[in-house]
Amino acid sequence: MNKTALITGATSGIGKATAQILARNNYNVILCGRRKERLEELEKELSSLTKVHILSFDVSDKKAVFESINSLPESFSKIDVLINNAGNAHGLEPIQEGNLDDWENMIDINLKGLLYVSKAIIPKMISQKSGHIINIGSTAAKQVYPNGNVYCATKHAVDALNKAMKMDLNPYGIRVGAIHPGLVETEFSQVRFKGDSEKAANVYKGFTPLRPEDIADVIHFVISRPYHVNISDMVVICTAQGSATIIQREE
Ligand code: NDP
Ligand code: 8X3
Repeated sequence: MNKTALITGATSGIGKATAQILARNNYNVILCGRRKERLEELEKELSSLTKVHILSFDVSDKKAVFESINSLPESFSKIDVLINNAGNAHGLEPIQEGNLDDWENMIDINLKGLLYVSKAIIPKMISQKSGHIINIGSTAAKQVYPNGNVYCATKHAVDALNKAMKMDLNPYGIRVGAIHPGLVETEFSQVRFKGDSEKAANVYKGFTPLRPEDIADVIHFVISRPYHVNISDMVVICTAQGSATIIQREE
């Protein structure tokens, strides 16, 4: 029987590429995100490959998270894999110039959103006595960089929660692991720089960044290991990246 994966942030970037690779590899997919039209488009694309269900909700809206997940039809109610991917950076300023709305958005989405979705799904995995949670962290979960302050703090918290979930869910046979990407060219920098395309493009100039498909491949590898294997923490960077701030760029 096909396994079912619920992917948050499936409308773009890493989440969308993950949905595509999982659909090609016989996973039923539950696609989540706020932009319903994009979910519908992806549903149309993947429906010839596998069973697809879409859930449009904001991960930072507690009520919407629980209502959406509780609304899943019987055929999608057993979730084998949860991919906690939804998230973004908002702004890149020194702490003294940070924007409070940006800070709150990042804490509400990257941290509280991940907790709400997990809380809605974990009881199902406990009663199944199986499941796999993949938390998408970042190199920003491992290293703080100038002006990254609150984004890095939310991702450090994801790293901590990943370790905590692994311990707390261990008695129930649930696998938990984090994948921490370095620079991946997605809509991430568009969101961080609030639609400033030039600034966003400059982030990836002069080197070959990761593609969302590179991380999707790794996610597929991690979840397709035999059940006794849990890859609990993994950092994946492009070859040009030596750290969050060291990048070999060609002029
Ligand atoms: P994208 O901007 O391309 O995708 C972000 C996804 O998150 C979208 O599908 C978006 O959907 C969803 N999302 C954002 N806010 C919300 C919300 N409030 N409720 C529900 N869904 C939301 O970025 P990436 O694919 O790059 O980012 C995916 C994850 O990878 C994030 O957690 C990011 O921090 C992490 N990451 C990214 C790196 C990179 O360099 N790109 C590197 C390391 C980690 P919608 O807007 O439709 O709701
Ligand atoms: C995304 C990568 O370096 O912009 O998490 O923080 S970085």
